[in-house]
Amino acid sequence: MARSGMLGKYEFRSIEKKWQERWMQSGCFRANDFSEKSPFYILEMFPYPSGTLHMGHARNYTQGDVYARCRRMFGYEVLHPMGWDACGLPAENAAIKNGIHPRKFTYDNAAIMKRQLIGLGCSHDWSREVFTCDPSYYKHQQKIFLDLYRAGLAYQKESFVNWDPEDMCVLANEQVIDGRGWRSGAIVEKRSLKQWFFRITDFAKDLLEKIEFLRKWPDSVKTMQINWIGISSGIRISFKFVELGDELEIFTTRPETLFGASFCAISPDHKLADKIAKSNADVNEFIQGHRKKGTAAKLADIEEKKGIFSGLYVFHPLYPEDESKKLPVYIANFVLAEYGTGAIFAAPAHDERDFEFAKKYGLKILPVIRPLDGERDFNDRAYTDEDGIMINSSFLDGDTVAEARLKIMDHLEVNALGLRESVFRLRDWGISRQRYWGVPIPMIHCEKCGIVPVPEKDLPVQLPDDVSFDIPGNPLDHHLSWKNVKCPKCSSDALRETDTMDTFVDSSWYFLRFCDPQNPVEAFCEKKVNRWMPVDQYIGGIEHAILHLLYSRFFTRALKKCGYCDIDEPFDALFTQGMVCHRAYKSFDGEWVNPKDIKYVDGMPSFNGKPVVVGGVEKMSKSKCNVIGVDDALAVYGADALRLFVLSDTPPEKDFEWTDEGIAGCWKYICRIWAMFEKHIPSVVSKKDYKTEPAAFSNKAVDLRRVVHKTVANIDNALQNFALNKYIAHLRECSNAIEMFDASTEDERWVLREALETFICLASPAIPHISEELWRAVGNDQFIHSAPWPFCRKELLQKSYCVMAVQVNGKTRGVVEVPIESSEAQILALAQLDKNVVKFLHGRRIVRTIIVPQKVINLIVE
Ligand code: ANZ
Ligand code: ZN
Repeated sequence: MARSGMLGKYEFRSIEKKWQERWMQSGCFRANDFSEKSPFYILEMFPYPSGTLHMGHARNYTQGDVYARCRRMFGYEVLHPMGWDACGLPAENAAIKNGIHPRKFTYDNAAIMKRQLIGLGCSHDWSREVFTCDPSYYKHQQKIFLDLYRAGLAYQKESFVNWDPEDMCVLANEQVIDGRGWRSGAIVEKRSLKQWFFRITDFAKDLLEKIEFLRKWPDSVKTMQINWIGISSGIRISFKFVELGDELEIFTTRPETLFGASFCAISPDHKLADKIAKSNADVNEFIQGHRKKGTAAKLADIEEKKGIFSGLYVFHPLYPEDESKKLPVYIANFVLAEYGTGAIFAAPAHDERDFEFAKKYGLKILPVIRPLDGERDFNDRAYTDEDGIMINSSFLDGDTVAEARLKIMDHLEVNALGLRESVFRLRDWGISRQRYWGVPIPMIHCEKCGIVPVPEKDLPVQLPDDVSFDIPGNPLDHHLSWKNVKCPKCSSDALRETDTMDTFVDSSWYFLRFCDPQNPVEAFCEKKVNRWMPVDQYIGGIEHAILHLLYSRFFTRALKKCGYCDIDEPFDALFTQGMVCHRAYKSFDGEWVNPKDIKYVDGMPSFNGKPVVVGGVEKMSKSKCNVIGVDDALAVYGADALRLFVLSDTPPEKDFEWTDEGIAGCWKYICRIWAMFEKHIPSVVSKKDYKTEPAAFSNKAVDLRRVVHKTVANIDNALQNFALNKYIAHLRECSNAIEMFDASTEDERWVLREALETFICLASPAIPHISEELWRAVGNDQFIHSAPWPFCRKELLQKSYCVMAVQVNGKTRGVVEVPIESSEAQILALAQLDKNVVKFLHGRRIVRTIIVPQKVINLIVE
C-alpha cells in the first residue's frame, strides 16, 4: 500500500494514552476460561498497596508483561492477572499516625498503583482484580481455615511468641532478624500466648523431597528452601534418671561421641525445667530471666552460653546402673525447646557450644576422636571435624567416625536404648496476629464448649469498620459489640477470636483465586484451576525465596488434602529479578541528597552550593533519597522508553543501575525507530503485493532477510532463557540493518515490508505502544499482540554467497560476490571478470592461485 505521507513527530503522550484506552475498552487482555488455545498462566507477585509503584515494581511488571505479550503472540490463551496483597501493618500504622482508615488508605493506594500499571502499558486482565482485604475474598479464606481446622492442619496452642514491643505484635521467627523486629527494629521479647498454627511440619518431608522436581526454579531459591526446612538425620537416645523413674530423651546427630559425654542439658523451656523450678528457686530465677529474652532460634547461638545445674543426674546409657559414670543434667540457654527433643547430651571435646559450656562450669572434656593429623590439646578447643579415629570408646576404638556412627546406632537400637530419627528445623507456621487489618480467624471461644468454629452460613466474619486506634494493641480487642457474641453451639455468652491471620496466608492461595476470581460460592472451581494451574511462569523478588514460596507450596498441599484441588506444586517456573539501584549522594553533614538536586560546579557535584560525597550505587530507597518515581519517568520519557530501559543492558536477575543517560538513550532509540518507519514506509510493497513472495531476491535483499530471520532465532533463544537484555540487544542489531537498507527493486520493497513488520512484532512485547501505532501505519488493522509471532525460516540463515577479495600477486585489486557452493574453477572465472583485476592482469599468465575459502583469492602471475 505504501501509505504515503509522514508520520509526523512521535507524540508519546497521546499515542500511549490512546492505545491504553483501546486495550482497556476492547477487553483484549481478558483471559478466556473456555478458549480452545492452550493455556499459559503468567504471574508477577502481587504488590502490597503501599502508595505508589517503585522502580523495582516497574521492572518486575515489565518483565512479566513481555512474557505475557509474547505468549499471546505464540498463540496461547494467556492468564495474566493482577490484584492487591491488601492486608498488613502499613495501613494500620497510617491509621495510627494520620487517622486514615486502613480501608481508605488501602483502596486509595491501590487506585494510584493501578493507574500506574496501566500507564506502564502492562497487559493485565483487570477483570480478575482481587483485594485480599475484601470480604468476597477472605470469606473463602475463612472457609479454608475451617477446613484446615477440621483436617487437623490448623490448631491452637500455648506457645512462646516473639513479641515486638513497638509494633505490639507477635512476629513469626522469620520476621525476627538478629533478635529484632523486621519492621520496627525493636529488640524482640518473649511472651506466652495462645496462638493459631498451621501444621506445615506435616508436609516437611514432602516439601523437601519435591524440591528437586522444581526444575525451572533458580538453584539459589531451592537451596534456601532446603536449608530452611533443614533435615538432620540422627538418633533419639534415652537416658535413665538416677533419682527419678523416667527417662530423658535426647536427639543427636553425633552418636559416635557418646563415650565422650560429660553432661546432659535441657532447654529452659523443657517441661522438666518447669517441674524443677517449682522446688528450686535458683532454677526458677534462671528460667524467668531466660524467658524475658527473645525466642528467635538464632539468638541462642550468639548469646553467651549460660546454665544452671538441675540437681538431677542420668545414667550413661552404655553404663546402666553405674553411678560412677552418671552425668549431671543442666538447664542451658543454648538448648532450644522446639528442636529435636529439647534436650542433648554434650561431648565438649567435639562441639564448640558444649566446650564453651564445659569450660565455664568446670565439666569434664573427654576426647573420643583422634584427629587424622595427629595429637592436639583438647583443653584448648574442640575438635569438631568428622574425620578421625575413635579412642577411649570401648568397642568403637580404632574405627573411623563413619564406621563408629553406624555401629553405635545399631548397638543402641538393638538394645532398645535409641531409635534412628530425622528431625526438621522447620516449625509449624504461627499465623495469629494481634492486629486489626487482617482476615479475622473464624472461631469463637465459649466457656462451656471451648473453641467453636463459626458456622459456615455465618461467613464471612467481617472486620468491623468502626474501630479506634487510640488505645495501643489490637482494636478488635476493644470493640465490644464485635467481640461479644453468642456461642453457636450453646447460645451462651462467648467471645470472638480477635486474632487475625498473618498476611502470608492471604498470599498463599491468591494465585488459585485468580483462576476463578468472582466465584461467590467456592474459593475456586476445580475445573478452572485445573485448566490454569500450575502457574507457568512466576516472577518476583528473591526476598520471597523462603516464606511466601514455601507457604504457597504448603497451602497447595493442604488444599489438596482438604479436597479443594489436585495440584502438586503451585509454580512451575520461577524467576527472581534483581533490584533497581541508583547512585546515592550525601552532603558533608551526613544527610542523603536526592540525585535530582545535584548540580555540577566546575565538574564537581554539589548541593546548595556545597560539595557532596558521591556514594555507591544503592538499592533505590526513600531512606537514601535516591528514588526515581515511576510517574516522573513516565511523564518525561513515556512508558515504552521506561520499559525498554529497565529491560536493557543488565540481565534481569542482576541488580540494575538507573542512570539519566540510560533512560534518555532509550527515548532516543524509540525516536529512531519512529524515524526509520517514517523513512521506509513509502517504499514498502502494498499489503496485497506482499501476499506473494518474489521468486528471486537481490543479494542485498537476501542479506537483510538473513539478519531479520537470524534476529527471530536469536530472540526466541533469548526469551527462552529469560535473557531479556539480550532480547533488546538483538532488536537493536536488527533495526541497525533495516535503517541502512534502501529498496529500489520490487523484491527489495517486498523484503523491506517483511523486515519492518517482523521487527515491530518482535519489538512489541517490550515497547507495545509505539509498536501498535507503527503496526497500523504499515497497514494492519488488528492489535499487534494478536498477530502471530514471527517465524524464523532456517533456510534463510545460511549465506548463499560471499564477498571475496581478489589479489594479484598479493595486492588487493578488486572484490567479487561468489556463490558459496562455487568450485575453484568457478571462483577463478568470477575473479577474472572484475574490471580492475583484468587491468592488473595485463593478459599475463596465471601460474598459481591461492584460495582462502570465502575470503581471498590470490592470483600469482608471471
Ligand atoms: C551430641 C553431640 C556431640 C552433638 C558432638 C554435636 C556434636 P543439627 O546438625 O543442627 O541438627 N542439639 C540437638 N537438639 C538440640 C536443641 N534442641 N538445641 C540445641 N542443640 C541441639 O544439630 C544436631 C546437634 O545439635 C545434636 O548432636 C545435638 O548435639 C544438638 F560432638 O549431640 B549433638
Ligand atoms: Zn457454647
